[in-house]
Amino acid sequence: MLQSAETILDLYELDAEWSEEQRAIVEQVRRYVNNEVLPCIGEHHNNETFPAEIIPTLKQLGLLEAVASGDMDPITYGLVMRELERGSSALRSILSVQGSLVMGAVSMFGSDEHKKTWLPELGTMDKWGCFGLTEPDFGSNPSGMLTRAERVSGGYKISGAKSWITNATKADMAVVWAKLDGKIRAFVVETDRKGFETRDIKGKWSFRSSSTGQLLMDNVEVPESALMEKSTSIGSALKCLNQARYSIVWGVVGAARGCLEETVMYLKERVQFDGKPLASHQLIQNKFAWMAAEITGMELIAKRLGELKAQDQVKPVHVSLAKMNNCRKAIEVARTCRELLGANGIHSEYHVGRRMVDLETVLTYEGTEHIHSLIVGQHLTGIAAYS
Ligand code: TGC
Ligand code: FAD
Repeated sequence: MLQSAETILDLYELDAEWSEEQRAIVEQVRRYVNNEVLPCIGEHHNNETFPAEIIPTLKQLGLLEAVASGDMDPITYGLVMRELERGSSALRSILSVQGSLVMGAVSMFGSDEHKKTWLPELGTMDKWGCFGLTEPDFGSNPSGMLTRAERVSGGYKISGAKSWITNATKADMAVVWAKLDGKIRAFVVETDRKGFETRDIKGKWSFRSSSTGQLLMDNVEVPESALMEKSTSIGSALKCLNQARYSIVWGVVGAARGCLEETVMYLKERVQFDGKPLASHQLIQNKFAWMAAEITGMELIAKRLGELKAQDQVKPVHVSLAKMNNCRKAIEVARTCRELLGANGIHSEYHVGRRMVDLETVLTYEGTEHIHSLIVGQHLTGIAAYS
């Protein structure tokens, strides 16, 4: 049986549609989040430290291996992302980066040798990867990137800088996007190569428990085999983003559900005015109802996207609409819950404030809200309005 708070939030009885197997995975991940993630993640957030102690069980859950082997359908995968992000957006991001971006790039564009060398240990999380697309001066517009690869005897030399890279300083390998003969291509680069330096970005007030950094490459020599031959343009990088954006669409449903769950419980206990719990006031219930409606809408969008994915019918505009909508709605839910917790809403004893500030990152990365609205706008009007 799913827990009661979960049932209250499932107003449209979507859980009834999930198979026994899907429910079992949801329960397993939910238990992991409740028992291992929620008890320690606030402290890591406060201390700006990576939650290393929650990784062994994450490994044991074998989620990435299940995805890589094709054993996990899109809806089950989405439900797992929802449960993980109920714990922490930064935790869900670990799987999005390692699974969708890095393993996704290697699977789609890598050689048999890349797959053999990297996929097994990335899948078990015994090795870490990172995805280097964004640059200090090219975030929303990665096509303008300055990182260059040039041919040299026996391989290539890569120079450039990547910024805001998740797991940059933890990674054993990086998928580096660079221009070769003017075209954007992907390279598999081991992070211990000469001229390859990584630096942490400290001082973030969002995603504080996530490791974020820079990749600095000064004439890094790689062999010919480092080039992912099947990567041909920025379109290849954008293909990797589709799956990671799908993770976000489901993940933020979990963050919003977590916020509402915690807030309903709190306001049923918290008494003000005439000995009545705050949850009995009309203004409060109005906000609860609005949030429940938004969360239901977000989950329906995520579910429909999953169905399209299962039928191999997903278009980039579907993903953009869902990423734009769900991130905005999740952050509005989190901000409303923060307000409803009063002063406790800004204290780390409760998870709402942390979820809210982490959602600021999720709104920005993998394409900002503006960028996704421009993709939807282009679909509606036929006019590309980026520049
Ligand atoms: P544009 O001319 O529009 O497109 C170039 C080619 O790519 C095709 N395409 C796609 N293909 C697959 N999937 C998609 N989502 C695609 N979007 C576009 C397109 O059809 C075209 O193909 P062809 O054959 O005609 O050449 O390219 P553009 O350079 O004008 O860029 C458009 C824009 C602005 C939408 C794109 O640059 C963009 O999405 N910008 C946002 C950048 C972004 O999302 N960066 C993410 C970095 S990674 C990250 O944030 C990880 S966070 C960690 C975590 O996930 O947890
Ligand atoms: P900018 O592009 O400078 O945008 C600034 C503002 O201008 C935004 O509001 C944006 O919407 C708006 N804007 C931009 N262009 C337009 C336009 N044409 N019209 C209207 N408004 C516009 N990247 C990676 O490659 N790998 C990673 O692993 C990774 N992890 C990340 C982890 C974290 C914690 C964060 C915060 C970011 C990460 N990123 C990563 C980078 C992320 O993808 C970029 O931050 C994002 O794409 C936005 O780029 P930017 O920050 O340069 O913003």
